[in-house]
Amino acid sequence: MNKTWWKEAVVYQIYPRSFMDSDGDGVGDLRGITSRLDYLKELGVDVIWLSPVYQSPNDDNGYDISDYQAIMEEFGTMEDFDEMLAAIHERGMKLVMDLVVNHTSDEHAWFVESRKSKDNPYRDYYMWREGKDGKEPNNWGSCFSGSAWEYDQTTDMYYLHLFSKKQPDLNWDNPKVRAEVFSMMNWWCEKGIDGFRMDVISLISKEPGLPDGVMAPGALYAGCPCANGPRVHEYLQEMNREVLSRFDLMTVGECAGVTIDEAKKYASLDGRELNMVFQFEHVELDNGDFGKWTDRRVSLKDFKETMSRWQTELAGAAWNSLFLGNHDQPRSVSRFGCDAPEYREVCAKMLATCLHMMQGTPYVYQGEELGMTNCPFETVADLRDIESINAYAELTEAGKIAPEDMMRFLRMRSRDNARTPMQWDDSENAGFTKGIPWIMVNPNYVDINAGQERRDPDSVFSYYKKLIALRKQEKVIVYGSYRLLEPEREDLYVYTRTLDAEKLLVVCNFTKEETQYHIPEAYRAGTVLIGNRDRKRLEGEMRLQPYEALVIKIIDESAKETHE
Ligand code: TEU
Repeated sequence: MNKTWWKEAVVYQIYPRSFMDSDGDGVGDLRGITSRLDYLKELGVDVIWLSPVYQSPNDDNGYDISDYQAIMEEFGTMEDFDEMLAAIHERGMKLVMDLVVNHTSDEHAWFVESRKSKDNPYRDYYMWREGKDGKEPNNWGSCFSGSAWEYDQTTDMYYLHLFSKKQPDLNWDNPKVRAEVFSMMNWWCEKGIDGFRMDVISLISKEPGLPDGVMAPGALYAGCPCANGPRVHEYLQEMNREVLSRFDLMTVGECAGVTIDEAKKYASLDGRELNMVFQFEHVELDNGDFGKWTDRRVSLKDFKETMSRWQTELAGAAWNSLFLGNHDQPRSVSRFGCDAPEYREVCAKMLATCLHMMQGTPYVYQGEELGMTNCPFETVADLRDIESINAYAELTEAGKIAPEDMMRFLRMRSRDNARTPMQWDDSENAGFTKGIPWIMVNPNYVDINAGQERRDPDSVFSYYKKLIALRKQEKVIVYGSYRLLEPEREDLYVYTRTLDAEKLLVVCNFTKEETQYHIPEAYRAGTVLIGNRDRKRLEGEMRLQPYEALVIKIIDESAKETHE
């Protein structure tokens, strides 16, 4: 099999605004990151994915870029960036930057020019269209509520923005746009970065004619049918020729709406496009009539089916990324498990075991290694995320969801749950800032923080260290084939990994109830590789504790001859 560093790596995502503030302005920054690199080295991660740090008015917290080759003032200077990059490399780690090129900020020089006149040289850098019957050019809705079109009086036309109106979509059909993006990417690669996470890269090629989308019953707008557009693979293959193939990079595409067949193209093993993709099926299983704004819980059977399909159908054709949380998702222990004090730690360890024993590159989102939880936001005034604030306004004002229900949904699903400050210790503001934090600190920082967990051998942090170390020592975790067992059970997630004679049995109890499990005969003589309960020996008929996770390893001598 084709062994490569990014297949064997564990990636840690930093949301810089909330990671560590070094200058007391209440906002995280690059020098703050540099001051915490030894923590990441101790955790054992190999790659850091850094959410955007470029110049931005922060309408969407840096995902609205006004200058791709300058550092956001709140985050520091380019010298601070260079020092951080050198410090990351000195520790044997790598840095993957967040590439946001489906859109820019409306304050980017290209857009400032583009909106000046219909014949401006930059006009076609963006998607401008005439209105239709006095309305928007089509029925597409923005991901951040409202129409995906903004009327611009200067030229009496509309521009497309799949996200906020301050995030105008770039026109990727324009070869000048592609050339500008590739030139910028080469500039960052020549500075020595080690890869890119590509923001909504599956949306860059729009259907010619921008046809209306399908309106769901009761919806105010149609979803935008832009995922996996007609020329997206052509553009990524061009990007690969012009940039990616020239350096030893790790590339992961954030591919909203990606299917397995499409993923086989984006992340094909022939390396013509990207190394891997983020798919979102497993984090949309609990969506309802108003998308994520619901209190529905994902069913374990659906979760197992989805994860297993991606494990088995990509195997040998493309490479998986593995995540349960990121800066856009609620905290994984709250969403997929239980964050009540009596279960939080064992549950966080179980979820980590379930994910990290799969095939693919695992991503740890900042604070996930501590078992950080969702935040008890009281009112919408506690929120900072444009998606959450706009959804609250749109859905409550339209009478679609009652305010108190929407606050409950926000406490469960708002992106701000993942954006409260990293909890470093039990000092004021969790050691994140000496100033006033830009967003509230989760009050439970006094009990959940890195300082305490680094000293506790039984903490979630210490468990993640063991998990990550295991991936380095056990090649079966990286390269073994995956097979789901017990598909019908709604309490247990059981699967095996096999690499020649080495076999793992992974057993995870996703409930707060004790349950029985009949261990397959072959594994009863195995060794416990890792577990979140103090289990010394294996019995055939096992009583699993609430949220118990267990990984058993055997060497199957008979398999040595017959490769599975
Ligand atoms: O996210 C893409 C996206 O669709 C998000 O809106 C996310 O899937 C959704 O919020 C989940 O409910 C990327 C970035 O990760 C996100 O932070 C940006 O806001 C967005 O693109 C626009 O750049």
